[in-house]
Amino acid sequence: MYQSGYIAIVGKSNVGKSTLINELIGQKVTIVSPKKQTTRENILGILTTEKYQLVFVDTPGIHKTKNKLDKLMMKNVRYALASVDVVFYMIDSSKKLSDDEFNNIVRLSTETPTIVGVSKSDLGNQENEKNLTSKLSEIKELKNIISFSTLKKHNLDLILQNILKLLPKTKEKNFYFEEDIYTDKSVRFLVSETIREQAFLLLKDELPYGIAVDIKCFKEEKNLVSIDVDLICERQNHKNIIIGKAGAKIKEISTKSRLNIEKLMNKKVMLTVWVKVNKN
Ligand SMILES: Nc1nc2c(ncn2[C@@H]2O[C@H](COP(=O)(O)OP(=O)(O)OP(=O)(O)O)[C@@H](O)[C@H]2O)c(=O)[nH]1
Ligand SMILES: [Mg+2]
Repeated sequence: MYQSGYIAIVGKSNVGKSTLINELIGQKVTIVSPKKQTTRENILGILTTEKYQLVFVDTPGIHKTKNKLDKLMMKNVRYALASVDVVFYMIDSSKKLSDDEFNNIVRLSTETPTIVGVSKSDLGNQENEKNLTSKLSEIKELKNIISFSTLKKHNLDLILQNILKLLPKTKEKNFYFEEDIYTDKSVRFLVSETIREQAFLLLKDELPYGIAVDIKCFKEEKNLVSIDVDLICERQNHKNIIIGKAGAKIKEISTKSRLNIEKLMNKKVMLTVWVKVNKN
């Protein structure tokens, strides 16, 4: 017997959604950073074994919308929720649960089979975790509440087992994707996300999250890939920060990005990054 299905990984920003997906897939399909709103659009991470195929949908963190980008990100979340077999709703074991979020989980769990994952159990906030769990157990529709840590690889198997319990078994292998495919995104997308990730990680709190990467040229040869990109920010002073003293920052971003892209593509990479200002 075979199983397959779509699972939306949703929850507030920074709870560790993308980290969990990368760990479950065993491949880096989606970028991770300590900044909020790292993930901007839905990204599939596909886990295929002999017996099952689980298609995880990574989604942007749920937050109040302030601008166009925020609205677009929340549209992505709603879209994911409307079309999946299982919702895996994540909350951070060290954070409080607001009434809004509680009600949101109640609503979701009445619409789609929902599991709550209480993440980052390695942080050791037992007291808070107990409160979260007891509050959540009031929701009778919830399929389960699982405390786990991606960092310590704790209870990840339990997550998979619980998801599989909610998917029908079939005699035929109704997999959605070829067995060697692990994401729906192109190499170009993964490359631009890798550069955005390094910019997030290396600029820390010096820069708001309004940066984008635009690939200008992508030339793949047998042993070498040449890539030219624009790293776009919103203001001239942001550009100065990104470039850094005597170009040190942008050099670091480029070098670290290049090394990661080489790993991703298994080829030598020549990467040129230009910093541009675009208010929109
Ligand atoms: N201590 C601890 N930290 C974790 C764990 N999982 C993820 N993190 C950290 O939490 C931060 C946010 O992780 P992400 O995976 O980017 O979170 P996200 O939910 O995808 O965030 P958005 O894309 O902004 O919605 C990163 O600094 C991770 O390293 C965990 O199990 N334990
Ligand atoms: Mg993310």
